[in-house]
Amino acid sequence: MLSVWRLWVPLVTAVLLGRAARGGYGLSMFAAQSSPPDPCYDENGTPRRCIPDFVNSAFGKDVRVSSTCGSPAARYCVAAEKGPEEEEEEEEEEEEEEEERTRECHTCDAEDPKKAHPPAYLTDLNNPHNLTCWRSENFVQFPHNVTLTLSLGKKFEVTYVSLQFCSPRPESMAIFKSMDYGKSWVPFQFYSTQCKKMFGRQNKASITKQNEQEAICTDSHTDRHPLTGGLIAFSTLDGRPSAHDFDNSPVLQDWVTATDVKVTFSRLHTLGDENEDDSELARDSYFYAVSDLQVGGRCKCNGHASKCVRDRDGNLVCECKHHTAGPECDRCKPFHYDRPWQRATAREANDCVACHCNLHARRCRFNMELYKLSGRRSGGVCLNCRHNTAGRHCHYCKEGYYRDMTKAISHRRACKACDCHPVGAAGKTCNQTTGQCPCKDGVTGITCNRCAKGYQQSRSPIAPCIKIPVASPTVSYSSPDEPSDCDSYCKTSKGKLKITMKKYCKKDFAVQAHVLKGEKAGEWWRFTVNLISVYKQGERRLRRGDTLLWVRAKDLACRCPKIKPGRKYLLLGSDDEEERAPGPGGLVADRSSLLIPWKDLWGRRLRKFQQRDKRGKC
Ligand SMILES: *[C@@H]1O[C@H](CO)[C@@H](O)[C@H](O)[C@H]1NC(C)=O
Ligand SMILES: *[C@@H]1O[C@H](CO)[C@@H](O)[C@H](O)[C@H]1NC(C)=O
Ligand SMILES: *[C@@H]1O[C@H](CO)[C@@H](O)[C@H](O)[C@H]1NC(C)=O
Ligand SMILES: [Ca+2]
Repeated sequence: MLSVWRLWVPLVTAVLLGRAARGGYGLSMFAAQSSPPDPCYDENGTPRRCIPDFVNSAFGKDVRVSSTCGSPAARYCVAAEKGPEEEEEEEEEEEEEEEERTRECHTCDAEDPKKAHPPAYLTDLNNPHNLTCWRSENFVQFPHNVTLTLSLGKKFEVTYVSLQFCSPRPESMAIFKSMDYGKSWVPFQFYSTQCKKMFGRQNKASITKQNEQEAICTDSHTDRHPLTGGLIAFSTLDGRPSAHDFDNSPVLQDWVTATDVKVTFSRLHTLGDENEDDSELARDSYFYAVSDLQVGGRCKCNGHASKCVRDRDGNLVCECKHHTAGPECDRCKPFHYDRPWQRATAREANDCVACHCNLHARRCRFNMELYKLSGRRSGGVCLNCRHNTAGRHCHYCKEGYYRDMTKAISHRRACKACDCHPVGAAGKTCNQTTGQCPCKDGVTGITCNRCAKGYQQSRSPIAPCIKIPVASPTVSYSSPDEPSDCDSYCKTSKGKLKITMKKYCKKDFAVQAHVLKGEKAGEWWRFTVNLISVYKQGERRLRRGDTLLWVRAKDLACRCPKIKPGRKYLLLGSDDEEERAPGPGGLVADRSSLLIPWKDLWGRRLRKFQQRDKRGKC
């Protein structure tokens, strides 16, 4: 009989392997000469699905077992059902004790390597000519529970779980899987001659599209001969309707995923030795023995890796390609969020795509709305655009900068500062393409740094460039209520152009003013003036800067005072004039005011007057 099941293993394994290997990539015959081509990319460098090799993921791994014979040493007996070849071998074998002709007995001793049957024998190299078997303790009473637990170390896509027995196959057993490293378990498959009684399930229930993730119970494992030995192999996809379309079945992709596998033996096959569950069994004949536990499958990498490797901490992880990351290549790696992560299929590699940020950003995020709007092409949004760029793809210049068209948008200096002149420009934002700053009236230049033709510089920040007067503006100061005799109307005519301490003391304020422009407002003229220096404050707190100067039209018509826009003047006036101004704020000049064209040498003299005034000399 042994010879029969020796054939079984390679046969079943080959069938299962063959099925699992379909849809994967065959090894290229002429590959691996210098550097083997990356199976995750085709010869043009285009990404394509790649999957790790099909392996027995249980091989060499530790199995936790709830019962092992040999501590203390104990006898076990097996039924001697042998073919002629084995009989010869048996003659040489040392027997512990002479028994009836149908049984042969041995000692299990954990202390003696030659007689031990440790769990390591479940996953060692399976040599059909020297089977190494794990054995449980003997059972004399029900229940006969033994659990084998195997941790795969990471997610695998399991195609089959197989057990090769050295004892009769159990009457009832179950295979479970965990997807969370043993925290929770779900059944994969039940085996029992009494499915209802043992597991509360119908025998050989049919699987439909609605319950593809359900474990079924079957009694078919006991149909076959031999009774001792034999194989129980569970194929995870067998009989499940979506198996032929595995790529498009998230349910089955989930179903085959496992981090751990657990096998529980619940009832021995007692070969009719007992009638009741609790009847006593022969002391030395009932145990479980398994020579090989296999978990056939592939390291789960979602089609984005062709192999699994150990990371720095010794954990098994996928060697992710296609810009994916994570232990199972189950997400996109940083900055590759232009479309959502997806598993690779035979038709589509579904590689992750980098965000388009023109080399100006290192981070981005995915936006589903934009992705949908783009017809499911691009959903990446760049974060923290650098080099003065802005926008979803860092594809234009931020405010205050403009495109330097001589450089590509991906260039570090693609955006130049507007550098708008703080006085000449009306704002800080220039035209994105030309770099032209918005200039105030009369100002020109790309940064608004000079006066236009026909304008001259003033010291006013409001009107930095003023029109150069074309003709003497006094001509236009004519007024309907112009006094008939200007000479008598104008108070001071003599010594007008002299400036003395006496005059300084008599007036309330003394300023140097630049007259910028003037316009008629009824009976008044309103001048915009820039106060360059304030020597005497008066009641109000005069400040340097722009203000208004009001002058009666009839005063101007008599040329007292005499004003030309664009000129600088020394103005000495009285506070009480202010009340007469038609508008709020500003100064008033009238026929009694002193308004004299400015001479630079006055600066020092006025400072002197100012000092004396402070010392109470007025
Ligand atoms: C059989 O396997 C056991 C355990 O690995 C080993 O000790 C023994 O030498 C092997 N025997 C033969 C004949 O290979
Ligand atoms: C043995 O296994 C059965 C079926 O899995 C379970 O119902 C029972 O509780 C177990 N008994 C013990 C003692 O573990
Ligand atoms: C920028 O300048 C160009 C060329 O003069 C002009 O066509 C465009 O309208 C300007 N853009 C803005 C926002 O002013
Ligand atoms: Ca073995």
